[in-house]
Amino acid sequence: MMRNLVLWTACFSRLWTAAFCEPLAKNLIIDTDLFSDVDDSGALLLAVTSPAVNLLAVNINYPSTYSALAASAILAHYDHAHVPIGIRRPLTNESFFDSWAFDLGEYASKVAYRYSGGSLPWGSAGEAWDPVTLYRKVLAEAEDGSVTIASIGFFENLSGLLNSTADSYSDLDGPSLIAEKVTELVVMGGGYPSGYEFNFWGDNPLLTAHVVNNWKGPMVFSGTELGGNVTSGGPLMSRGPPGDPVRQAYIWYTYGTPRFSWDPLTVLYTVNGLGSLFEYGNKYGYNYVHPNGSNEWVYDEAVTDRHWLKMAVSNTTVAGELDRLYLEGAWSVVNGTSV
Ligand SMILES: *[C@@H]1O[C@H](CO)[C@@H](O)[C@H](O)[C@H]1NC(C)=O
Ligand SMILES: *[C@@H]1O[C@H](CO)[C@@H](O)[C@H](O)[C@H]1NC(C)=O
Ligand SMILES: *[C@@H]1O[C@H](CO)[C@@H](O)[C@H](O)[C@H]1NC(C)=O
Ligand SMILES: *[C@@H]1O[C@H](CO)[C@@H](O)[C@H](O)[C@H]1NC(C)=O
Ligand SMILES: *[C@@H]1O[C@H](CO)[C@@H](O)[C@H](O)[C@H]1NC(C)=O
Ligand SMILES: *[C@@H]1O[C@H](CO)[C@@H](O)[C@H](O)[C@H]1NC(C)=O
Ligand SMILES: CC(=O)N[C@H]1CO[C@H](CO)[C@@H](O)[C@@H]1O
Repeated sequence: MMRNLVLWTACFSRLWTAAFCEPLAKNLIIDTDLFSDVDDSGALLLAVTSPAVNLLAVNINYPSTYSALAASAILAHYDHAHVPIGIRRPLTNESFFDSWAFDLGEYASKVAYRYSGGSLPWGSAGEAWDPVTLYRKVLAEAEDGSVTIASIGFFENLSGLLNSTADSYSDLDGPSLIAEKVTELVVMGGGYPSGYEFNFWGDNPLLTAHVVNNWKGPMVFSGTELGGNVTSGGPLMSRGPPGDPVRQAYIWYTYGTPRFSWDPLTVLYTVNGLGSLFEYGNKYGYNYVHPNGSNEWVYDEAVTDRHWLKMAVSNTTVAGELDRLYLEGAWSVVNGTSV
């Protein structure tokens, strides 16, 4: 707590250079399905342009080669080519087609091709890390109790981490490694206090249940009702830098219409904590996921380290904050200003 206070004071006063801010920034791993919705790219933009974040790794929980390549392109554009990328296997060349509403466009392959760069340029998705190995390496190398994981997609990689055993990176098994290194798991998925949401049922709901029902330690949930009530991305599309890959992704996906903000809101909380925008929806209890992927809150007074998020202010205020951060972050790499 004290350390965080010092970090914020130092960074906001701007008396200290970034070099002093960065080592104290929050260590973050993002686990994303950068594929069927563009809001994952908005979430990445927030993470890579926030001075409060030290991004340790990006794991991708959807096996399309384009997801890994697009992540690499976005990281490289934002001067984060050094951040390692893992992706679930076996890889496919699947591209997104909106067979539900016939309204949304595909962006991952276009970002991957047009902005090819970073550690996984076009054609090299096979060189991405195995996600569980990457989790174990990065966690083993991090300071104890210093890592936050934001899960903004499916659960296979995290389930694999839980099941993992000692390797060359650590003698600890998955649960012990998590207990030693991870301070908080923030999850976009489910509905609160109960619901039936895509991230929980859309891939393999048994793996969702495995992770959510067995994870030890603090967890915070961002439900479908939170980001589904906040649209963002309009100003980024209309006033963002023309050459920005995330701006282009939003344009290709939504044709100019602002998009729901499930993942960006989740990352905003992950980076800043509750702040003035969020509050907890509960005091105690835990989230239980059924084998079919539906979830419900169990009001157990003995459990106090599990929460779901609610907005503490209006959705327009939250949307305004997201839009401000997208624009500032996107322009910062063009104008050379640090945010
Ligand atoms: C994806 O397509 C590329 C050519 O564009 C090919 O080299 C690669 O083998 C394909 N990968 C898979 C997993 O099908
Ligand atoms: C991890 O182990 C559980 C059983 O304990 C199993 O149900 C699950 O499928 C495993 N996860 C992965 C990713 O293989
Ligand atoms: C705020 O919520 C209202 C009611 O759900 C919705 O009509 C409006 O589009 C939302 N505004 C934003 C900026 O998300
Ligand atoms: C999922 O399973 C639970 C427990 O059996 C049940 O209560 C719920 O209605 C099911 N949800 C759906 C969407 O099928
Ligand atoms: C959506 O946002 C509006 C405006 O802030 C609020 O009145 C409404 O209750 C919100 N709806 C949900 C489902 O949270
Ligand atoms: C960056 O520069 C552009 C002009 O090149 C300007 O329109 C924009 O407001 C600047 N943005 C920031 C955040 O400095
Ligand atoms: C397919 C894939 O890459 N899965 C990873 C996630 O979890 C499994 C099970 O532990 C691992 O074998 C894989 O590394």
